[in-house]
Amino acid sequence: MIIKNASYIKGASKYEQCIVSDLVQVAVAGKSNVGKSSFINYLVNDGKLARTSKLPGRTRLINYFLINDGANDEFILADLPGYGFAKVSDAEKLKWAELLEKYLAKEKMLKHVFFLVDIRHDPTRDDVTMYNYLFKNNLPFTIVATKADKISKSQVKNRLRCIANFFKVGESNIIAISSVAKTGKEAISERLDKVLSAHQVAAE
Ligand SMILES: Nc1nc2c(ncn2[C@@H]2O[C@H](COP(=O)(O)OP(=O)(O)O)[C@@H](O)[C@H]2O)c(=O)[nH]1
Ligand SMILES: [Mg+2]
Repeated sequence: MIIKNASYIKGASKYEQCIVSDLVQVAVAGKSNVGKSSFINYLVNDGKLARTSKLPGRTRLINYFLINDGANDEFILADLPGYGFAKVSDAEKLKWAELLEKYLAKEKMLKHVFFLVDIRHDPTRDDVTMYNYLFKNNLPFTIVATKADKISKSQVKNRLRCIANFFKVGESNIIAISSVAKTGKEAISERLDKVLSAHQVAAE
């Protein structure tokens, strides 16, 4: 798929503010600072669309983007609030968890989740919680291992195998990307094509 255009729709800080639409939604999930905003900017070829922040924990909203407005592969990309940021109050953590949990459990138009983890590290406890949400809600997902430029090519394969084993997924369900070196987009685009065409067929 070619991303022809992308624009910011809005942010939701609570479930009641989530978008009501019959467009397919694809979400990007992962801990703070894993590279969600950079991933979205890389995907849509716009360095500024999703605001990247060097301060972890800034993304406290579900941020919605409209992709391919008016085309037959139009869909909504949802940048989910990052988790696992230590310097926030428990009350705020609970608020985020509630928003995330409700969105993942209730959003009928959510057809796929790109679940981002840092290629260099083993998944955290919060990553496991996210994985359990995905599993519990029967949500199809692809693991995206970010920041692949930070390790050598030979290490990439090894790390992908470790992460795939950790989550007990096949190697086709994990993709290495680097938003800095700009690698990995093709595999993501292919996955998006599959998600969108499956939905179009189902709708006919
Ligand atoms: N080297 C490298 N740094 C990255 C990559 N993706 C994101 N970063 C950096 O990681 C930090 C957090 O990125 P951001 O996209 O804001 O993460 P978010 O909190 O998940 O949205 C920023 O300093 C980015 O420049 C990547 O692929 N490679
Ligand atoms: Mg962000």
